[in-house]
Formats: sequence, structure tokens, C-alpha cells
Amino acid sequence: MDNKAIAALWRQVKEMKPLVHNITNVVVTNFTANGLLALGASPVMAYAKEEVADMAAIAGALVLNIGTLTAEEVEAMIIAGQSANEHGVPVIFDPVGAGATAYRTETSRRLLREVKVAVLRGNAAEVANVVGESRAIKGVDAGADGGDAAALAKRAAQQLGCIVVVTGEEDMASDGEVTYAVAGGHPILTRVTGTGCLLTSVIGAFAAAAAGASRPLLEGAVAALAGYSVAAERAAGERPAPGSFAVRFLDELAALSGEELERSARVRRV
Ligand code: ATP
Ligand code: TZP
Ligand code: MG
Ligand code: MG
Repeated sequence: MDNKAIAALWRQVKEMKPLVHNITNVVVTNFTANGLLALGASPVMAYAKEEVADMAAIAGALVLNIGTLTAEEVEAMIIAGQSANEHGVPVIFDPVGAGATAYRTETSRRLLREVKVAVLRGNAAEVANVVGESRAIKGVDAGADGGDAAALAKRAAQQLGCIVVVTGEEDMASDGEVTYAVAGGHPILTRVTGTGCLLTSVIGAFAAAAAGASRPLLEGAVAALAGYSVAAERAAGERPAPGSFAVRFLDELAALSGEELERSARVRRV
């Protein structure tokens, strides 16, 4: 996929303003809603098992994130996920902290069994642990061992039968056959909580946009990664600091134009 196609999807999100239903963690809720609004999407957080099926059915994408999971929330995720599946709504899954505790690992695998997930997005340790390759993780933060992220994304995509995005210094997106690497971003992203979680929800917005534009889901994921990386670089500037970066990043998600993204995206097939 070329930078023109990436820019077209960036514009499509802003035109379509897709509704993204998030069942996410208590740490990142506000940042996620503001990030999606800055991007031009419409966020909604809805968790009650009495309503999640209805909300998921009318959304452009459903994002499931187990960052602060509880048994009740997992039950709601399964109800929402199955409703999304019935209504052709793509489900994006962030297995936050998989591998840190047995409950997170087992819940991730259960969700992947009971819900048809379209895109799995995690750091290298989370993705490795979900697919049974034990890898050190410190709470919700990836360990030092990034390994071969492209090979991991491809293996996981083949095993799970969905698109897998592995993020880190360079981001990888694979459908099990084709794998793209997206360069850029900035290490300051790891010093602001929720930047991974927001990215997963941004991939949700792009999954909806890709479906709306009849483009492959993999292209939607790659466009999300590329736009996110360029916005982060612009927000970081010369001397980034975590507090001001978080605010500037929202501004850049809103300001980045399709033209600028077309000039700056660094995507290659690996
Ligand atoms: P972790 O908790 O380990 O930070 P995460 O779920 O927050 O994981 P990340 O892998 O940090 O997710 O990805 C979030 C964003 O940060 C992505 O856009 C990714 O490209 C970017 N990122 C992470 N590490 C770096 C880095 N060293 N250099 C540039 N960008 C990075
Ligand atoms: N604890 C549970 S969820 C969470 C923390 C700190 C947020 C993780 O956010 P991200 O985007 O994975 O860094
Ligand atoms: Mg992080
Ligand atoms: Mg994370």
C-alpha cells in the first residue's frame, strides 16, 4: 500500500466520523475519548451488559481492552463482541498485560475463542503471551525483549486467523501473509499512559473507515499506525516532556492533514 492510500483513509475517518464503541480500562477512558474526538471519530464508552449488545450493533467498530478487567466486564465484552460479530462490526482487541497474570492471559484467550476478533493490537510481550510464547512483561509495559516483531506479528496472525499489530520502536501489522512495518513515532509515547490503548481505539476508527471505503482491513490498520506515528513526531518536537506531549499529541491528531501524512508516512512491506 502506498502513501496515497494511507492519506485517503486518514481523510475517510474525518469524513465518516465513525462511532467507536469502547469497553476499555479506567486509566485511559478520558484520553481515549479525547483522542478519538481529536481524530474526528465519535467515541462512546458503554459497559452495562443490559446495553452493550445494542451499542455494539450500531457502532462502526467495537474496541475491547482488558486493562482493568473484572469478571462482570469480561461478561459484557463477550456479549458486545458477539453482537458485533452478528452485525458485521469489526472487533479490535487490546490484551493489556497478557502474561503478567494468569487471569489476563486466560481471559485474552477466552475472548479470542468466543468472539471473532478482526484486529489484535499489543506490545510484543502481550502478543507473544497470548499465542503461548512466554515473554517477560512488567505489569502492562513490554519487557526489554522486543524480539523479531515482524515474525511475531505474522505467526500470531496465522495462529489466530486475524490481523495482528505488534507495536514498539517500529510497528508491525500482518494478516499472516502480508506484513507491513511502520517507522516513526517517538519514545516519549512510552512515558504517557494510554498511548497504546488510544492507538487500539484509533485502529477501531480506521477499521470502520476501511470498511466504509471497501478497503482491506490490513490497510486500515497500517494507515492508523502511520498517522499516529507522524502525529506523535510532530507533537514531540525538539524537547518533549510527558505532560505537554499528551496535550500536543491530541492537537496534532486533529491538525494532521492528508497531504502532510502522504509526505511523511514511512511504511514498507517486510
Ligand atoms: P507499553 O505499555 O509497553 O508501552 P503499549 O500498549 O503502550 O505498550 P506501545 O508499544 O508503547 O503500546 O505503542 C504505543 C505507541 O508508541 C505506538 O504508536 C508505538 O509505535 C509507539 N512507540 C513505542 N515505543 C516506541 C519507541 N521506542 N520509539 C518510537 N515509538 C514508540
Ligand atoms: N494499568 C492498567 S491499564 C493501564 C495501566 C497503567 C494503562 C495502560 O496503557 P497503555 O496504553 O498500554 O500504556
Ligand atoms: Mg504504554
Ligand atoms: Mg498497552
